[in-house]
Amino acid sequence: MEGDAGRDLEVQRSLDGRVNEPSCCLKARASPVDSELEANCHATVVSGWFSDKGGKSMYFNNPMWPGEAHSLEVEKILFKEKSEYQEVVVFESATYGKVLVLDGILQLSEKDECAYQEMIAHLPLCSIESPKKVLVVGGGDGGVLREIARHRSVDLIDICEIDKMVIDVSKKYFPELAVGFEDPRVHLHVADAVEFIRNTPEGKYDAIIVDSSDPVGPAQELVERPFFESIARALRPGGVLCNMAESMWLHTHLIQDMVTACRDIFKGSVHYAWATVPTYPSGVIGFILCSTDGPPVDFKIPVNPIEKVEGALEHWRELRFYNSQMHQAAFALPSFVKREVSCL
Ligand code: SPD
Repeated sequence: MEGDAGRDLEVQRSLDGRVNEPSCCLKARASPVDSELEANCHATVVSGWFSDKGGKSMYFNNPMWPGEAHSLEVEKILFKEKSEYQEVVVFESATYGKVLVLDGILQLSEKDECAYQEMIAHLPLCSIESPKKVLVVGGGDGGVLREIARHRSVDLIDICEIDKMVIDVSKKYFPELAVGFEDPRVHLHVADAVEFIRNTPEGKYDAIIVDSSDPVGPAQELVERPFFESIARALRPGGVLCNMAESMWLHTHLIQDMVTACRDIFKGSVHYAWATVPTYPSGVIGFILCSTDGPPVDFKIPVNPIEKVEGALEHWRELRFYNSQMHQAAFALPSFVKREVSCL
C-alpha cells in the first residue's frame, strides 16, 4: 500500500499509542511484500535507516569497521530472505537508488556501483594486450560481467558465484547489472570458488577478477595464501589478478598481509589501486593487482586503453567512471599508505 493509505496507517498506529514503533515497521506493514519482513526488519533497518554497522550488534558481528556505521535512508524494503549462505536484502534508498545488502553489509547501490565494477574490471583488462579468457570469482550481481563484455577480444567469461539467490535477486531488482549474464560468452558456475579454482587447468585464464564480499565468514578463505596460490596456477604466464582489497583508511594491516602474500606468490608485479565509492565504509575501496611470471605487466600505464577498444565506451551503456586517466590516477597512493604498507 502506498501514498495516502500508508500515511493513514502510520497516523492510526500513532493514535493507538504505538508512537515509538519505528517507521520501518510501519512501512513494512504497509505492503503485502514487506509484511513478511516485519518481524526482522530491525536486523538491517532501524527507524527507516539502513546502517552498515561495525562491531557487535544484535545481528551482526562485523569486525571490519568497528566503531563506525554508514547509513542510508530507506524508502522501502523490497526483498529480504536468508539463502543457504547469507541474508540477502534489497531496499529502495532515498538518494542512491536500489541497494543490495548481504549479511548486513552494503554491496552496491545503483548510484555508485559504476565506480567499483568499472575499476575492478578495466584496471586488469586494460593492463594486458587482447585479454581472451577471464574468470570472475563472486560477482553474482553481474555488474563485473557487464564491464568485461565491453572487451571484444574476450572470448570466454567464466563466473563462479556460490550463492544462486544473489544472481536471482540481481536479475529481478538490478537489471542494469544482471544484463551482464546475457552475454553469450558468459558461463555461469554456481559453486565454491576455492574448489573451482583448485580444479582449473593450469594457465587457463588471462585474467581473474575476485569480486568478493568482505573477508568475514565464508569469504575469509579468499584472502588467504592457498587461494592466491591456486589463482596464480590458473593464470597463464604474464596473466593478471585484480582482487577487491578493502579500504586504505581502515585496513592497512589486511592490505599489508595481502601484498606480502601476493609478492611471495605472484612472481611478476604487485600493485595497489583505489577508487572512491561513497556508499562503502570510509568512501573508498581498493584493489590489489598482480601478474604472474612471464611477459612483464606495467599496471600503471594501460597498454590496452579502453578508449581504443572498439565499441567499449558504449557497450550496453556509457562508461560512467573509468577512463585511462582514472586508471593511472588510481595507483597514486597517499603518504601514510606508502609508509604503512611496505613494498608498494
Ligand atoms: N565492503 C563491501 C565490499 C563489497 C565488494 N563486493 C561488491 C559486489 C559488487 N559487484
